[in-house]
Parts: sequence; structure tokens; C-alpha cells
Amino acid sequence: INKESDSRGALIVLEGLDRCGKTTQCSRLLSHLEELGHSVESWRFPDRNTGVGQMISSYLANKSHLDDHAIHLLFSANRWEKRSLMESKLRSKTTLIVDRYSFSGVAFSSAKGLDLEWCKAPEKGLLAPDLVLYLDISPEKAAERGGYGDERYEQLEFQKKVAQSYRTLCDSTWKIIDATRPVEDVEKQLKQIVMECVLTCQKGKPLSQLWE
Ligand code: NYM
Repeated sequence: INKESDSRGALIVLEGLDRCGKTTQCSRLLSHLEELGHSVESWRFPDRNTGVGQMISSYLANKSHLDDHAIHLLFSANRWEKRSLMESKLRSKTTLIVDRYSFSGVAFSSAKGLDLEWCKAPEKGLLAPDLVLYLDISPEKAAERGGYGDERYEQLEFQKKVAQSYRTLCDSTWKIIDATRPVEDVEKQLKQIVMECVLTCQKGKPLSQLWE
């Protein structure tokens, strides 16, 4: 029985190394869902527009230095400050396509050597995604794509560690997509998986929380 109140938008997260193609695919998914007449928004973390987001942005640009734990908590706070808006969007039946989420938070910080469980703790209670799409590419291939900027973390050796952390985090619910395929192939696969998820949430699926 579908309770009308359980019908909602889907929380769809794209994850992967820098230069894996997430941002391109997010914008393609957004236009696709819009064309089909769905209510949909594209979000990204870090959200650099908030006060916390500006601190993160300055850290990433190497304009400020912060303890590894402190920046980890800022990334998490940046998600917490959007949590209630996220929930109200989903309940009002808007689907959210999110470029990076808690998994990036844990993968990047634990790649620096921070304890995995410590990294997960502040994420507990954030909304759990309905779908995690992992755009899989080797750090070497991603680096070959060029366009690593001068932001912190955009270095091959570090990306190798991040890839390892993602491997630890990934579970059977994640959809692993071969991101070395041509953009259109990846797009086609993603659309199919995403549509299924959007329809499931539309029919009614309770919201749940991360790592509880
Ligand atoms: N990043 C992103 C983190 O270290 N922790 C997080 O919680 C999130 C969401 O920020 N290299 C890192 C991953 C990226 C960098 O992200 C900026 P983007 O998608 O390049 O704007």
C-alpha cells in the first residue's frame, strides 16, 4: 500500500575521484530529469556559498591552513547546514542529484590517515542517499585527463589513497560505473539506474539516516 505521504523525491549521490566525470554527469542527469518533467535540483558538496563553505573553499585553495580534524568537521558541518532544506525538498517531491556527499568526506579525510570510524561519526544522522553512483576510474587514468587544478588533494599520490578509502567504504548497495567509457555510454547507464530509483521513491519509500 502506497501511503501518499511516503511519496517523495530521490536523494541521488555521485561519488568518485577528482576528474572522474561526476560534474558532467550530474548536469546531464539534471537536464534529462527536467525534460521528463520531474522536479529536480542539482546540489554539490562542498557548497561553497555558505559561511562554512567559504572557509572550506579558502582551505582548498591553500589560502588557509587547518588541522585535518578541523577541516573534516567543517565539511561535515557544511552538510549539516543543508540537512533540513534537503529533507524538505525531498518531502516536497523534488529529486536531488548531489555531486559528492559524506563518502567524499570520509574518503578524503581517512586518506590522510584519520581513523575511519572517527571520520564517519559526524555524518551519522544525515539523510541516507537512495542511490550512490560511483564513477570508477583509476587514479592514473583520471590524472591523464588533465585539468587537475592547484587545489589541495589534486595530486596522483593522494588520489591513490582516496581510491583505497572509497574501496573500504563501498558496499553492495553502490552502483559502480566504469567511468573510462565514453561520456554518452556512462550517461545512458546512469539515466537508467536513476530513473528506476526516482520511480521507487515516487511510489513511496521512507527516508532513512546515514550510518545509524
Ligand atoms: N572533499 C569534498 C573533501 O575532502 N571532503 C568532503 O566532505 C567533500 C564533499 O573537496 N577534491 C574534497 C574533494 C575535492 C574537493 O570538491 C572539492 P569539488 O567536487 O572538486 O568541488
